[in-house]
Amino acid sequence: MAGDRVTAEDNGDDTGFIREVDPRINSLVRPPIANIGLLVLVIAATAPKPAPYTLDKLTVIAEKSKIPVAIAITKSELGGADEIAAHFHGTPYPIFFLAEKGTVGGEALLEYLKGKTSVFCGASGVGKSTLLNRLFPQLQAEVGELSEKIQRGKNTTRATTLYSVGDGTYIADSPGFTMLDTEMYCRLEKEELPTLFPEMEPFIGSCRYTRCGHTCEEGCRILEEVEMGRISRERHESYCKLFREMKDLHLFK
Ligand SMILES: Nc1nc2c(ncn2[C@@H]2O[C@H](COP(=O)(O)OP(=O)(O)OP(=O)(O)O)[C@@H](O)[C@H]2O)c(=O)[nH]1
Ligand SMILES: [Mg+2]
Ligand SMILES: [Zn+2]
Repeated sequence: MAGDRVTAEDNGDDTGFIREVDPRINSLVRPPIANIGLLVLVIAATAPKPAPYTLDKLTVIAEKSKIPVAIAITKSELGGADEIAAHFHGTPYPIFFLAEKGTVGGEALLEYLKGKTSVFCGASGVGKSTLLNRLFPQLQAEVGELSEKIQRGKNTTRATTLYSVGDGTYIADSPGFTMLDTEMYCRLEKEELPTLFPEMEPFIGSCRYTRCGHTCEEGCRILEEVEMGRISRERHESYCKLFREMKDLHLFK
């Protein structure tokens, strides 16, 4: 039945994974879902204010886990959506512009979700539950207001719930996150970091130095692409920040 909830108990075990029918091909530890076919990164155009570094860390984790990414920009009627889209310029991630009312982008996203298991991730208050309710009115997920003062969400959605919405389509709503426990579940080598930025990946090996870190080196092809505006400067800054963290703190070892 469309709109059925699939809960952890249905697994018959206590692994915390909500659905693990097929051999696990990928998983995210937070939220705990296995066999994700799509990660929908939900970002509000204005409030709560997007945190680019957090978003980029999440796409890196998705890439590492081989989970395709799509971007859903909510509250786009309030302005600011283009800046967010620009942040992902050069990436292969499809971008959907959404608004609470009207049908902007909704149909296209609905079509894109068909036959996939998708998890909706994003900071508290960006409108994940609102969006899911609009796409699938039968869900009736709880929605909460932003706090007046700090314009952040109030963690309305408390648990990750996987819904079956028919035609082999599954949707997971998840609690908003403020921080990702990257170092806890993502074992990365710094050499592989550029491969986890798909817009940089084609240029690996084209730099002057074979051991180029792509942060500030002379003759770096990736830096050239940033200068030419073909790779987003902000995304590259996130790359540099992650690279430094890995180098200095060995967070990922
Ligand atoms: N203007 C406008 N407001 C929206 C839109 N989408 C959601 N909101 C509002 O944003 C607030 C938070 O929405 P939720 O759907 O509860 O957000 P959430 O991402 O599920 O939040 P958590 O469950 O706390 O993680 C509510 O007041 C919604 O009405 C939109 O497209 N436009
Ligand atoms: Mg919610
Ligand atoms: Zn380089």
